[in-house]
Amino acid sequence: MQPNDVHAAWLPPEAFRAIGSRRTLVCGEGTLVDTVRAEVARACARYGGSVDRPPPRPASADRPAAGASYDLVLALVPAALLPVAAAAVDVGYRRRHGSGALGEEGFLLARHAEVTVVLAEAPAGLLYGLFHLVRLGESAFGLTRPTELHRPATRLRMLDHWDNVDVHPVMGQVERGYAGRSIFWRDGARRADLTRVGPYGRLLAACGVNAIAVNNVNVHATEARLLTDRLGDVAAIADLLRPYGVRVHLSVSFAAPVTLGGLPTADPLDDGVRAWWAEATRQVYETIPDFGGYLVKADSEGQPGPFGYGRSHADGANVLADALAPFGGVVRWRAFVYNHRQDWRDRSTDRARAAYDHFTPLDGRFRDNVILQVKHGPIDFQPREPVSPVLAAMPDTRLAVEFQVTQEYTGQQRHVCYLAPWWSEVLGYAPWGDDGPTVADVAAGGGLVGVSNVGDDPFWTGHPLAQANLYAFGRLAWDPRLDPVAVLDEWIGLTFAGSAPDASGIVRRTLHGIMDDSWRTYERYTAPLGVGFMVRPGDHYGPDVDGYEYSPWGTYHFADRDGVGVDRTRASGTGFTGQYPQPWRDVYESVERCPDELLLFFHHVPYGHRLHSGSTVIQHIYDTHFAGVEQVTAMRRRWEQLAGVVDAGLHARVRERLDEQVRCAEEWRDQVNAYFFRKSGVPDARGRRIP
Ligand code: GCW
Repeated sequence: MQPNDVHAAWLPPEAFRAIGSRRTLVCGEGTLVDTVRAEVARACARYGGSVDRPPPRPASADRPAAGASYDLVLALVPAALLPVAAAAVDVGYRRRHGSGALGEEGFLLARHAEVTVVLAEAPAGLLYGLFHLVRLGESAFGLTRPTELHRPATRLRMLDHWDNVDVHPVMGQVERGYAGRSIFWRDGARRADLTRVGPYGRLLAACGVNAIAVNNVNVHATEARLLTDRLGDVAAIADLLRPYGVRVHLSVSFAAPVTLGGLPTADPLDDGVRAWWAEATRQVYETIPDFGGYLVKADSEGQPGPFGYGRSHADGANVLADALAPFGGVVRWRAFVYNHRQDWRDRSTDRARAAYDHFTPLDGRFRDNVILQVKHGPIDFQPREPVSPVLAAMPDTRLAVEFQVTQEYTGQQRHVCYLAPWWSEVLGYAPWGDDGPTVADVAAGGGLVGVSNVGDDPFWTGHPLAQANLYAFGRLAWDPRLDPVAVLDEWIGLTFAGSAPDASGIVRRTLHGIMDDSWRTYERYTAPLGVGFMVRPGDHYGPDVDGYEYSPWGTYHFADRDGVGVDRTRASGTGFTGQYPQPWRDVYESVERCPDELLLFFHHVPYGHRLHSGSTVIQHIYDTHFAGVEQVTAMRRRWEQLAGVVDAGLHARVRERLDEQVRCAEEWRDQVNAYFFRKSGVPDARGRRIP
């Protein structure tokens, strides 16, 4: 199933013990049902259970439908023939919900007459039901269980791979990848060895992800050809993912009609261009009938787009949408459009404003199968940003929220940084106030998208603990209301299911101690109070307080001898606060009401400004930077308790990364503290050493 030298992540064989030791009946047909059957059979081969199909003909007296003899029934309904317990659950379900309530991916889990029953109305639901049982382990077979109906919060739960086919001279094989090379591409071609792809799809299905984009949103010359003469490579990947219900999407270049089609223009209103997209797309579906759709980064950081032809982004997106519509495909169009050649002297341009300014005038002008994909914050995946105001400003457009699972700005998989608490905060944010819808509600219509953190590293994600981010992304996409600490607990239970039973307490305690608060710890020792971008230019790793201060990228903190922060108020700044609805437009506008953690995102304040916490800004900077390093040191100490308890290779890998995290956190502490001490001249109230 999985190459031996590759870590099993959250699906080690031991996670299937409860299922594998039981008698199971799987009812239904189709590729995904076959996958369910194969999973159960593999578990049974290890743990001594059995798996059956229903008898070929209706039950007769001598061959009853055998209700009592199974511990577990996984069934696609309606079914002609169900064991007694499953039939009873089915009747109960229908009485309560009618049919169709489970949808394409949902499932029902019940316990009846000592049989655990999973029902689904479509094969994918059965697969998700199976992996839910894996998560539950023995408790799926406990004496009583409440009946549970599970359906994903949104249809599109996907990962975008920023994988290049050619090794990019600056960005490498995987742009912002920290886990080795691509599992799909190598040195300009599809990898000859795609053995990681199937197991990857399996891991994705087990956390609820149902689609991936196989190439970088920055589409270079070779990658562009995946749409045409290299389509076979995409089809090969799709074939390996199909058994796990994972559909494939492709990043395409807006200039493709010119660069691939030889047309004189890529103007979206040109008939020849429309015909070209229609025909290219027809061929895609001929080759990959369940193809998901296109992803486009247009007019952004040098990528071509409709602006080049004097057209709007609605015109641009709609031409692709029209080509995809007959086949049920979607185009995901990124809202990450801003001026990356800004003059740092120009204080009126504000990158945070850009997506809203570009896209909100187009609300209602996109086709139904266009999804506008919005980064969760207005700038760029910093460890702390407010929620993008675009998410509250386009009621007539399908919106997807984009998270960065790959840790570009959060420690690059050298630092432990469990991101789910952050995502959960974003998803639970209520742009119109507490009684209104949340970001998760807004995203339900478009989807949740994460930039993948996976590569060909034996641990998949470089840092073994970064697997938790991938897992949690999928789980939150399925159900954004899940508690991120509970999700982490699930992940720990599954991933370390193979460690000695008496070790499970210490493994859980230690990992929660290290990971629960690790995002806030990361925030403490890096850029303070939401100001962001004090990273080294280019690779974005480690501190460089002024690295972007005089650059064209629009990411400034404006620190001087008196104070720090960006004035984004309507009263005296860039007016960005005005992009939010009430109550937030006034909360953010007010230096008194603005939440501490976002203060410098919205306001330029003197170093002596007092936070809600009671501390001054300058003292907060010192305190959090000292505290952050202490917490990382404590993480490293804690991890030593698991030596000899968890797998030795995994232990060594995490230890090596924690050493680097301590080193890097100290560097952050010292550079940031020294910088602000030198600027402000204010000493640390606690007299600690600042270099
Ligand atoms: O965060 C920035 C990254 C770029 C990336 C871009 C984007 C793929 O530094 O590497 O390009 O965002 O999201 O398009």
